[in-house]
Amino acid sequence: MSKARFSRDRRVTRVTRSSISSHDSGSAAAQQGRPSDSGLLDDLSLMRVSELQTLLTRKAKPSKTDSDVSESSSGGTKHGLPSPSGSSVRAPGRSAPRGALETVGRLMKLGRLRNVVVVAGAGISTASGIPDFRTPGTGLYANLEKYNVPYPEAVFNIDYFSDDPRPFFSLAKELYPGRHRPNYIHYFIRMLHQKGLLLRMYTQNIDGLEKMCGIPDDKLVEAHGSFATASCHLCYTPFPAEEAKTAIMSDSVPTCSFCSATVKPNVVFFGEDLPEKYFQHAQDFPRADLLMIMGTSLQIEPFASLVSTVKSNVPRLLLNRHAVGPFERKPLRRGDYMELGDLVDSVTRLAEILGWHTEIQDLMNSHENGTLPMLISTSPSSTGAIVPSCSSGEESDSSETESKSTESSILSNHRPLQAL
Ligand code: CNA
Repeated sequence: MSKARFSRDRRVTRVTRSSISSHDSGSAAAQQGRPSDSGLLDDLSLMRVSELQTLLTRKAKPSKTDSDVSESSSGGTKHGLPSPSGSSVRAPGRSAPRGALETVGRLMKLGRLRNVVVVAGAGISTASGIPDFRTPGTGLYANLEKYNVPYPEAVFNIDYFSDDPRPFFSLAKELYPGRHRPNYIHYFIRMLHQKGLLLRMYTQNIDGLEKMCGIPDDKLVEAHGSFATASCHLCYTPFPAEEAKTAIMSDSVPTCSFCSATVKPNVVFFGEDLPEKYFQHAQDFPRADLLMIMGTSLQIEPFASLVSTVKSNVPRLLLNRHAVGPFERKPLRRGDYMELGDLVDSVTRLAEILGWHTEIQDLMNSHENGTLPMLISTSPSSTGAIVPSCSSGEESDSSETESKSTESSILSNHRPLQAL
């Protein structure tokens, strides 16, 4: 199997370029000669003030923390209407303040954001019934007794697996594709593709729900691998994925026909190589004009650092229960937007702003009822697209030099696995 060298590490320190870019981004946009939009300028100029306002409000109400937001909004229904408990960066002193979703939705409707890169994590699949890693109480790390591991990350530690594959295989039985269905969030991302706006989706998830909802292979980078293929964990000799699944499901250990070592699905473990496709990021991120970050704690490198490789004037929208990565910084970088709360609520609201909600529900229903083909064409339909003439982001661009430097900056972030 073709792989590129990397390591999947727990993040210890976080270095972002936000502090450098926050003062430059507005002027950078102007220098690019983009059409002016006074509403947008309003939003951008108020961003830091509004973040301050958020900060002051929190200080005034010390009991209202991000985790409170999380708790109060986590009861949103799968297809529910926006929860009033979500929190977003808002402009103060306006009769109808525009929040993060409204601002980004508006820019999308204006046709400004045509090459969307989505960065996703386990939080997009919790509505499908798959626990994430780190949510207190429900996350896998809080419920590891049954896997009998000495520390949570051991489940995905290749040396530990070498000694004892059973904890991972127990977990794999729960995560194997087939037991869960994609949810509204997955279909929203598919709709981004259908509208011709999805440049690429980078997912850390291994549940296969992106493919299952019809996001085509060439639009998807499964950065931490998947269960779709399997190989020997020692000599990498490929092994039939279905046979591996059958063995794991029946509590047997699949072994390599070449060296007799244990076979594992090609899910990337700590200390293992990321798939070569991951390095597509060096071309994609410099070309993005919107980065959507959804349902990740941005704790795993090198993936986490990807969010800092878009150009400094590119809007980044975080949809999560709480601020993570560069969004923990106060004030936020100009052009950073976050909507805190339940993801299905936030994505539903964004879809409503875009006028896509019914279409997504119809798509979801027809797909789940089997009346739509599983995989859709890589060419987005122009029907109903916000920007019928927009590109799917496949054209060449002139950012090759920048791409190379971006890649080297990501590579330089690789660190060996750190103990907890
Ligand atoms: P994580 O560290 O567990 O973070 C998940 C983030 O999503 C947290 O910040 C949560 O607060 C947030 N979140 C969870 N549910 C919601 C919700 N309903 N609404 C809003 N926010 C929510 O997981 P990461 O993805 O950051 O870590 C990367 C790991 C997790 C990857 O290596 C995956 O392989 C691994 N993982 C994947 C799956 C899966 O494939 N579904 C499940 C569990 C773990």
